[in-house]
Amino acid sequence: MNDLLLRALRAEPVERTPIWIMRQAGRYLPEYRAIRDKVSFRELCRDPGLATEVTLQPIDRLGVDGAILFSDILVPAEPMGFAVEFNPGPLIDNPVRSAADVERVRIPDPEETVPFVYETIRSVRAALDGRVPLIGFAGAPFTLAAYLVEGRGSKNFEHVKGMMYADPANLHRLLDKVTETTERYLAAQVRAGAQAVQLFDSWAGLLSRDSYREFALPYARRVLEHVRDAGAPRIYFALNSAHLLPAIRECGADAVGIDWRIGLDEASRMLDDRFVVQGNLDPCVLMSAPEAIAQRAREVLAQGAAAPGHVFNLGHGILPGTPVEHARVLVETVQGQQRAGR
Ligand code: 1CP
Repeated sequence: MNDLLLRALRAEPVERTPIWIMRQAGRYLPEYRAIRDKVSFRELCRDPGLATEVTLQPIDRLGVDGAILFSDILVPAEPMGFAVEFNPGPLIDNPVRSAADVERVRIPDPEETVPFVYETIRSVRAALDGRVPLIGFAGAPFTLAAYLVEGRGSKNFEHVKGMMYADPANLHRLLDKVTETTERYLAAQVRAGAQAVQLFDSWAGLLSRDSYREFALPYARRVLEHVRDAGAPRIYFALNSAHLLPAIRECGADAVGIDWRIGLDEASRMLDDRFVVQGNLDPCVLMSAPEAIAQRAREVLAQGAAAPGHVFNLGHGILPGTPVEHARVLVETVQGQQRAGR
């Protein structure tokens, strides 16, 4: 079994740096598009057979060192009482805007309401048969709450940030419900067989340091602590978060995802060199020539050597227009290098 990813996440010695790619099952793969021509994204997430197939596509095609559950951070929103569609990003037609809206938000039992997530995990584990570990995931509470309030992706997220300033107590009540749901949702993923978990805080970077400490960090920390004793290493990834790294030292995760805006060596120093780091090649590098991709990948590996452990990844999701051959060059380059280490 290839358990490099789990060993790196636990800061144990590894012969080489493991690699997986955020959004590795997605539209840049022709075999993914072929399935999406037949079913909607929502149906794909809810069909354990098809979700297993697309989860395995990047393992077969790229040879990455980890699989990530095919799902979306908005999946638990439906049983909380939201009507969610994807086009291609999430659209919620009954977003939270008032105290009464927060009142009606439910805290569901995930194994009863989204059983397909757990069936997919069991089915992927069986299909992988130990080839590589399986990563489960959830949205961090602030990021999921941002969608529930906004109703869609947004540049400024003005509704949720507006609520933060106009009625902070109401936002805290919503965050509390989202946190309890996410704790249950993620703990059940580990019980079903997820061997590591990642909490995606994609919109936390929109917050100032003070707001982050009040509205994002404590809730993410609650979720991460809730699953600590389950034994699966926990990765926390906040996009656009260089200004938040001193606060992120308190997140309670085993590993911290870093985007491309800051070097891994500098990020690790800001984390007191206490965390395994994950990242951080700019996804746009994959639009350049193979030699340039290999060169940049080696630079990231060199910077990652400063940290107690390094899991190679992009700094955010792989772009739909990425040539598959370029993703393969990246994986081969990373897998061909020995880990330098401290
Ligand atoms: O048309 C399609 O096929 C749908 C596109 C798509 C895909 C492939 C969406 C809609 N979600 C996904 C899968 C997905 N989403 C995964 C799969 C596992 C993997 O291979 O990595 C994961 C981990 C997510 C997580 C997710 N969804 C995040 C966090 C990561 C990030 O990108 O910051 C966020 C913010 C979402 C919301 C979302 N869902 C889909 C889109 C296009 C978006 C983001 C854009 C928006 O806000 O409008």
